[in-house]
Amino acid sequence: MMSTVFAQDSDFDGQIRVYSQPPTYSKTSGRLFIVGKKGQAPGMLPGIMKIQSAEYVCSAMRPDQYPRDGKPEIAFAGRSNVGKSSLMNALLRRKNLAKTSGTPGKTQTINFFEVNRAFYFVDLPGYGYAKVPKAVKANWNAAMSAYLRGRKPLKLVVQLLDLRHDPSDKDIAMIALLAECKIPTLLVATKADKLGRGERAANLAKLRKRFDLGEDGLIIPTSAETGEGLPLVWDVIDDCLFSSPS
Ligand SMILES: Nc1nc2c(ncn2[C@@H]2O[C@H](COP(=O)(O)OP(=O)(O)O)[C@@H](O)[C@H]2O)c(=O)[nH]1
Ligand SMILES: [Mg+2]
Repeated sequence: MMSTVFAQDSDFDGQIRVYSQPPTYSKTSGRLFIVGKKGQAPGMLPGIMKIQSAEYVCSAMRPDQYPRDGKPEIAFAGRSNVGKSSLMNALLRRKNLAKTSGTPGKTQTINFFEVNRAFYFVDLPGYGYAKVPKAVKANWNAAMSAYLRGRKPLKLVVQLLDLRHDPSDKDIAMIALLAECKIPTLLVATKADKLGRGERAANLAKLRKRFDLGEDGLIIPTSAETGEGLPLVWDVIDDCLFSSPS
């Protein structure tokens, strides 16, 4: 088993903790969504992963263009403009590795970023941009379904939802596809900094109900602006990368 180096907190202070025993999330129960750890409230968790390197590797339309080294992959999905690039950049502590809001809906390729020479972050093409022509949507469907259905190194999909809005039909279809493909899924609610306390609690409760998360199902409010939620997201990612049977 690999041990992973964490920074102590989101403002890395030079102290490093090494966990020989990574935290465990139960994804073995046959449920789609990642389940929280018992007795551990969000905010009490280890810090974010120390990023030694993060590099763009390639963009792919077809499976023969994916990396072939078998390193594990964490993919990010969500409608365009939900904050996917921002979240990936924030997790990797890079300003502009994954491009933020260029032309929405333009990127139809699956983009691979290698992290710490150990695993990949995979930027899945955003969906739900109205102005995209039909042919491009068909490409999107083909590319997405090819990746999700057949990708062995894929350990987790981080599914982004905008905390300010109800999930769209496309979000619901995306989550149904993940369920159909039996891919462990972490729900993340983005742009938490844009909401006041009451609205935020109400919207989280709505999402929990909408996706039937029960008591222990995890949905993590995040902000790429303030760094909220990022340690917990890293904690789940780390667990899926290095302590799951493959
Ligand atoms: N306030 C706030 N704005 C965000 C956050 N995440 C993304 N944004 C903004 O939302 C817009 C879309 O973000 P982007 O990361 O490009 O979305 P993507 O299309 O899903 O990759 C940009 O203007 C970002 O600055 C966040 O956590 N808080
Ligand atoms: Mg983007």
